[in-house]
Amino acid sequence: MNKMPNTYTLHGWHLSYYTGKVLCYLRYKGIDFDGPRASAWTLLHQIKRRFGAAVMPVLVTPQGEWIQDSGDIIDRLEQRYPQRSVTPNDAVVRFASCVMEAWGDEWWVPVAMHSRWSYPENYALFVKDAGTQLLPGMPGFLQRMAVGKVAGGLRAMLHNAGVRPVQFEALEQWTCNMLDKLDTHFAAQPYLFGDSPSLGDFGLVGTMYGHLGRDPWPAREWVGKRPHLRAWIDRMAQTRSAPQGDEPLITHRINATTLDPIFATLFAEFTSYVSQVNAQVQAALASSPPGQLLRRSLDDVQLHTPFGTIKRKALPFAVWKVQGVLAVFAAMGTQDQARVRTWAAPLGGEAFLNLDLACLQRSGLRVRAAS
Ligand SMILES: N[C@@H](CCC(=O)N[C@@H](CS)C(=O)NCC(=O)O)C(=O)O
Repeated sequence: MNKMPNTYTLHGWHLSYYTGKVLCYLRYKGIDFDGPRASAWTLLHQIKRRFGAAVMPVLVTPQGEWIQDSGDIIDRLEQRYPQRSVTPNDAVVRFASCVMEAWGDEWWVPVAMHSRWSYPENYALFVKDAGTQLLPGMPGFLQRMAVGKVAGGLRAMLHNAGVRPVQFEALEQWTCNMLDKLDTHFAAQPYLFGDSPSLGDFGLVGTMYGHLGRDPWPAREWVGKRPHLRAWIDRMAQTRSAPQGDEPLITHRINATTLDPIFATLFAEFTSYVSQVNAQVQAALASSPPGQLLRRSLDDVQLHTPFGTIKRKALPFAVWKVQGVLAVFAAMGTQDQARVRTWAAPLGGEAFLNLDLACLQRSGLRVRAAS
């Protein structure tokens, strides 16, 4: 029988994209937790049995409940710990923050995978961290063997994720351009939407904490050259004590000067990606039996950027994620919706708001038609 934890346990690694997101969130909220850690046993037995994939992060609550998916984990904890809310009160900022979270979660994966796996100097940290996590206390040669298997699995995903040598230049130019925009923004204010982090910050820090901010090559070549971005990552990763009594109410805001260029790019590129994935999802649903889970990745889509077209496989999961963002918009009153439209339209966001997505439900890392 599993022992009941008396605090939260975060199963995951510092190396992992979505674990970084939840780790920063837990630290910001001042929620006590063990971890992050995830052994081969936890991943391949405890987690895979429950969620169908050896996935991280998974949070185990003091009541013994296992929660998978960074977004679900944060939603649940927000309900339980309303202080230091990461949900902006204002409808426009709340929507912008959700869009940022989805973009951070879904769009940046090729950047993170490229920076980690195309530069061999990152591998030593991966071997050290993953080895001690997978087989704690076991001999080094066994740890290295286990890491080799995991690394092989991740390398096998690179092509699907858009990490293809002919695209490296476009991918890097795109990244440097966007990191410059973020650096300019964080020179003007400490977080994406003002003086405190929001859900959007946690979405974006997924890429930035482990892959860009901690792996030696990108930490030096990309983040190290942008001090305001570096400072934001460090602020995001800071540990804080739990709130003592009532804290001042947080106000999030949009600084148009530095955020408009980011959202204009986001709406143009991300909307096109999601709409191409959606078209493939609709076609796949039409030809599969009701209730069947879709494959994790479908066929190539084309990401049109000013630096060239980048191809990657369509991940149906992205449609499910954006469906959640559009649900936030749909739940707003007409006045708030009108304000969101007024904000989004000049940034090219109308098409995003008008996306007509397949209705999906999630199961682990995969999706199926909602019943
Ligand atoms: N949408 C999930 C994604 C979790 C995820 O993809 N985690 C990666 C590590 S950062 C993973 O476990 N991948 C294993 C796999 O793709 O099979 C979340 O937000 O937590």
